[in-house]
Amino acid sequence: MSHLETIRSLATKLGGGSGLLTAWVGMPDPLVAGMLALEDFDAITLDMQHGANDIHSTGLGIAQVTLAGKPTIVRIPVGQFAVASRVLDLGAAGVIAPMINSKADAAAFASFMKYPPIGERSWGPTIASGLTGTEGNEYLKAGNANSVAIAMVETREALAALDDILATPGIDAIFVGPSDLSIALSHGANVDPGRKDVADALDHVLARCHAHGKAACCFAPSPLISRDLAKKGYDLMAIGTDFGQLRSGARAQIEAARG
Ligand code: 3PY
Ligand code: MG
Repeated sequence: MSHLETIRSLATKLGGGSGLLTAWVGMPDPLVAGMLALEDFDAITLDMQHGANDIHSTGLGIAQVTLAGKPTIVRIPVGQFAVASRVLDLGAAGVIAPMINSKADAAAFASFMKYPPIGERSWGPTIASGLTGTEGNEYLKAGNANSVAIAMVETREALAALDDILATPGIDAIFVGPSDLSIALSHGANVDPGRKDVADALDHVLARCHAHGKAACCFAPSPLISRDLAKKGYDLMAIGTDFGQLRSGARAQIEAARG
């Protein structure tokens, strides 16, 4: 598979109940992203919101993941839509924007993800051109279709504006953040992504996404729940984080060793 096909594979595979799995990487060493890309994930997500990734580690991570034959998704920090254009220029296949709460938020995000006439992404696919082997007009022609814009729904406002967000030109998918949503739905009383009201919201978002012909994605509350969500038709699930997997692996081995 060429690097262009690798990057494009996110856009072509996502949708229709695709049930893809992504890793979630907050450690800034590209060796971590590259190592997880060799496991049976469909994509690797680099987290710049709550992870330790900056623009430099994200660029190195994208290169490492792409060379391993997997598409990279990047979660940008809240409201920093200019970073979405930058990571696309570095070769990201998709971008997750947190806390998209209104049609205006969705339109602002889309404007940095897509070239005209849909948006106003500025020209400069510095590394993406080399990685994809496409220059100038060839990159421009495929750029919008190959850059998946994923808006996070994780507040009450976002749930209320869901149809407006989904109808925004340039928004390709919704990604539910169940932890923030659990805090919002309980008015700050607790964080519990596995709660029943969050599960109901996940079902609702799935139905609305597919009614709009757009993809439904989420951070799965657990790997077992991820299996159910895939059966229901979710298109992409994140399962666990590199930090969590390292800690749980270490704990399991300490427990086995101590007996
Ligand atoms: C959430 O659950 O709030 C997320 O942002 C997923 O990481
Ligand atoms: Mg969140």
